[in-house]
Amino acid sequence: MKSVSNPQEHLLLRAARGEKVERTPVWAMRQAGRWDPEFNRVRAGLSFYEFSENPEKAAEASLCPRRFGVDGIILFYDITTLPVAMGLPFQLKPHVGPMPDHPVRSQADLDKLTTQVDPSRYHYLLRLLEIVQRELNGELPILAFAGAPFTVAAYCIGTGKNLDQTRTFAAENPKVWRQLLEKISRATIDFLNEMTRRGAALYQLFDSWAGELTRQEYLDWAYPYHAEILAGAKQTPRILFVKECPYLDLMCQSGADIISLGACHDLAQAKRDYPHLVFQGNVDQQLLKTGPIEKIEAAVEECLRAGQQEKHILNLNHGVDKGTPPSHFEAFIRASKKPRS
Ligand code: 1CP
Repeated sequence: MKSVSNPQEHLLLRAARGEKVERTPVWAMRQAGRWDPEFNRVRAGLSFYEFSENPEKAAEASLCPRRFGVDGIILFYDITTLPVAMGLPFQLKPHVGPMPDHPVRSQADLDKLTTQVDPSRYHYLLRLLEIVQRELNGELPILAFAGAPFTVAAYCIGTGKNLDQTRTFAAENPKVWRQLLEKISRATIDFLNEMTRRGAALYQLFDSWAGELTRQEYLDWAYPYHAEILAGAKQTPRILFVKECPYLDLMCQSGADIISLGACHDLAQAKRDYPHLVFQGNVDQQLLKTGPIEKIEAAVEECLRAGQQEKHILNLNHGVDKGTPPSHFEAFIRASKKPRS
């Protein structure tokens, strides 16, 4: 593949800016993940955080999906990487997910977290970005990302995806909960500005579990922080992802340039309702997993038709799932590039 000297001219970036493009770009959340045998080969041997703090290995993992022909490379780290840099070490627990060694439960725990995170505390990510930039040599744009405060705070207090436990904590510790959201928000702005200043061409803010909140909770715990972060880090196009979010209106008011849609959303309708925005999505990752390939091809075709090759980035409704056959991912990318009439 030829390298492009001006990274601003990449297909993904032009589409992200809302320009009419010759082909709809494609990438996938969790495109570097456990479903890919090549990733598993690279990933073997180290614990998750040892692995993601090893820039050479993390770069190899980030670049694994390149061979499938994706139009962007997302850096390999985790939404918990920033709280680790804020002073909260995590372990990845099998079948559970990231768990802090000492969850934030009190004001004293909270006070130990640094809001002004010196970039030297995540030097391995800066090095990762450098290596991936060098390897790509302008061929593809690089995506950075961060978790949004609600989802990250849920991991920091040790409740993760368990919304009822998160609600209980917030009800019993309203001051600590609020300050934790605020601290994460401020640290996230600096982090995203640093990553984009150093060459990440766009970023995605993940509030994976906020779609399960009531509208009022979403207005209290999710929306204000999306708006704050997106306004505070705006050097590049900004993507907002909330898994299967019922509050599309609030996502669209957040200040994001690109809204990632779930399988519950109608792409064509969203484009009509919010013509100024770019949409990302929304092929069902469950279909990508189960197949068959003909159905994946048909779903891609339908999604591309709804996206009309303008203000659209092809992606899934959520990350590529662990049991997805690589041949299905290959078919997803291939179908997106099929010449269209
Ligand atoms: O050992 C492993 O490889 C475990 C799986 C894994 C991976 C591949 C984890 C642990 N993190 C990652 C990398 C990662 N995490 C990336 C970069 C790779 C890519 O996208 O190609 C990204 C973007 C994330 C973001 C992330 N981590 C999110 C938001 C996206 C989403 O899936 O909604 C969330 C919620 C996490 C938490 C997390 N990290 C890891 C796991 C297994 C989980 C989910 C745990 C849970 O379900 O509660």
